[in-house]
Amino acid sequence: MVKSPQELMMLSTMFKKITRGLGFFLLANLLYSPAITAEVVSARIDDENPEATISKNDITVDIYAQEKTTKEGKVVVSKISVFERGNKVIELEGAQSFFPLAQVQIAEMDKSNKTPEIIFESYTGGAHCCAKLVILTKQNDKWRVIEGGNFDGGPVGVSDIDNNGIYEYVTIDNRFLYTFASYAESVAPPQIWTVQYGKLVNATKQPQYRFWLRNELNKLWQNYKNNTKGNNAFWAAYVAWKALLGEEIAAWQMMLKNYNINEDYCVRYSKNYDCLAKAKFPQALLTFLKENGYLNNEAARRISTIK
Ligand SMILES: [Ca+2]
Ligand SMILES: [Ca+2]
Repeated sequence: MVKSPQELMMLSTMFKKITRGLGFFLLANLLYSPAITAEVVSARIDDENPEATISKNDITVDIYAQEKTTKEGKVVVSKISVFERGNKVIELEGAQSFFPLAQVQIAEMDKSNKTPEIIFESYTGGAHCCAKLVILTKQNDKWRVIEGGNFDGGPVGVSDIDNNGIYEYVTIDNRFLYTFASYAESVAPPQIWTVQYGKLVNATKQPQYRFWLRNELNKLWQNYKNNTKGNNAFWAAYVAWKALLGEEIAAWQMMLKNYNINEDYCVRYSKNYDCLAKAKFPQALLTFLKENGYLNNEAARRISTIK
């Protein structure tokens, strides 16, 4: 619950240092279950391999790092060039960084068109951490750019978590980071992003992913089996995760028996990020889950009556 600009700057610096390791760790351990894959082709660039080329069907993508001089000195920009039957159709610039780290993939994410999608992730590595995600999709004969935003950690790539031959982009809900614990101690539920008719859609609640969500939740339990009592960050993720499965009532009851009563959380801020109101964990969690779309009004009302 630390939100002042100074604190955010400090955290951002810390973020940079640990993101690569921890971001990968979180995703690798909690979320990433390699599925029996349909075809996906991938290439990654870094310090040692600053360029690569991949092809699938009629599409070829070059990925490369280009040096650029800015006010801050020399930086590296990751770029891709996309060719369809040998003709360049689009060129795109990714994140700017002090070292190259980017990945591009060609995979089927959206069955509504005849071409596969192109997934481009570039690691920012600077004051703004994370993997910047961009997806290219061909709609009505034109390649369109879908801005996916920035996600914690480095490039993770797409996976086909329900084994239907259509790829998903799986990340963690970054809003949980820093909210109920420090970054390192934060626990976050997954977010499943799909492309449907050319639009990026948060599909985490869609029924075809329930099986996978349950499996991943079991892994979370395994990871935290000796560290659930009084661990509010864990209980925040657990209740949210169960809400994705429509099982928030049982989760809430369990949380009430196990949360750390001694910690207070800020639930209201001034424009300058001063805390205007604090609350105990259940109230803070209820507010947070409602604000972030995990609980609708009816679910929140039912939960608030549980003693
Ligand atoms: Ca497609
Ligand atoms: Ca799938």
